[in-house]
Amino acid sequence: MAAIDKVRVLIVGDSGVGKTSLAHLICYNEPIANPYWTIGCSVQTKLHEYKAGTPSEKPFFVELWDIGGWSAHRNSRSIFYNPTHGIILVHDLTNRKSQQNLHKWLAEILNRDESSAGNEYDPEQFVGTSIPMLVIGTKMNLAQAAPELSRRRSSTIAEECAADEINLDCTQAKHLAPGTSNAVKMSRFFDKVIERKYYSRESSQPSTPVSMERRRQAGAGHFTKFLHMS
Ligand SMILES: Nc1nc2c(ncn2[C@@H]2O[C@H](COP(=O)(O)OP(=O)(O)OP(=O)(O)O)[C@@H](O)[C@H]2O)c(=O)[nH]1
Ligand SMILES: [Mg+2]
Repeated sequence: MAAIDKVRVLIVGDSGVGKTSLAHLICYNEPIANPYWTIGCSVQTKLHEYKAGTPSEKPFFVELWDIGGWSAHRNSRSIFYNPTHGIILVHDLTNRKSQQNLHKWLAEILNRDESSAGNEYDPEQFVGTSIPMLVIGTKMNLAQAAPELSRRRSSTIAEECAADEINLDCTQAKHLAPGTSNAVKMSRFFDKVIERKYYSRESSQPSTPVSMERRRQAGAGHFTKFLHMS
């Protein structure tokens, strides 16, 4: 039997936003009872049917690299960022700061090479990038119970890269149940990651610089730069 190809998807965001809870829900279709703080990185794998239900259907392993969000480990976690085929940016809907910090997470991933300066967000440094991205807001149940804590508009970073966005409660299996719009978006995202790595001309050629405005107009739902595909 032929080996099953795989892709690596990073799950990043501030400590406590629910990355481990999300990864568990994606892989096991049920919530995790008591997640521990992630020290370093934890890897879980999901078997995903690429283009399910079509003649191109094919199984792939999606490795979810759940990166611990504790800031004290910032300097050492770049070892987990190469290669990166997709990025899930996670924020807590009751914590606006965690949403703003997604820019820093993206900068940290994309600037991991030594030549880059600092990890402050600068949209222009992401020009020409093409790694598929998905933005996930967690703790929707808590946000609905305390609307004053939740954000009033959709996530800026998702708008900026025209990425899909999902808001959910990681403690409820039904929020990612097969057939729901959330599950469809998630599946579409994994398809995009696989497409980018295995079926796109971009995967074998350096990305061509394009302006952020053109990317927005084209609705390109992904980002990449400095990242090597393998
Ligand atoms: N109510 C509610 N609680 C959640 C949700 N997602 C996560 N939690 C809780 O939030 C806490 C932190 O969740 P984790 O999944 O460990 O967070 P993390 O992002 O992996 O944190 P680090 O490993 O420190 O980076 C746990 O008590 C979870 O049960 C959610 O959608 N709703
Ligand atoms: Mg964790």
